[in-house]
Amino acid sequence: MSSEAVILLETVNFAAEKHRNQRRKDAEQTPYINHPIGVARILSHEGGITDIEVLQAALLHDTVEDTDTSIGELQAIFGQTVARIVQEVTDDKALPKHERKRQQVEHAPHASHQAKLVKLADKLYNLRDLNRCTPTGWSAERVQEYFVWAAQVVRGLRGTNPALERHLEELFKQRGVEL
Ligand SMILES: [Mn+2]
Repeated sequence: MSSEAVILLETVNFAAEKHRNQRRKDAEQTPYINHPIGVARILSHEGGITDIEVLQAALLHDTVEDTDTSIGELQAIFGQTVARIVQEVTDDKALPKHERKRQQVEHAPHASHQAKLVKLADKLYNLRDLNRCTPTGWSAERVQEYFVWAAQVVRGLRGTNPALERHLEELFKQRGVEL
């Protein structure tokens, strides 16, 4: 049986390999892997989360949606629970974008506690990133619309982690968005 440190290194390495050629949408084209690492770190550092399967799922949360990774592959390497959490936070790419966004709002309250944690940290990371700099090609209106939509998702995730929810509440308040 591997130690948790070894398991986390295996997981972050897998994610780094999968996201190897991807960049974030900011002007500096930050390596994509900064995002899943940052999401896992929000959970551990700010959310006080030590559940290794949640931290692993955070590291892997965009691999199925944004790379060639399958849920079966995650299940074989990282086990049923980690694969299930990633599945829960993966949008159905066969659907048009507005429908995927609508489904996130609809599905949020029904997600497992572990998946809700990953979703909260993912939103917190992305909203902080939008405050840090506007993605290439985004207007101020598009940024504001993202906050309004994110608040609808977060509304369905409440009662999951007080610290993360407090930080999110503050970001919405700064934008005049009702949670
Ligand atoms: Mn993400």
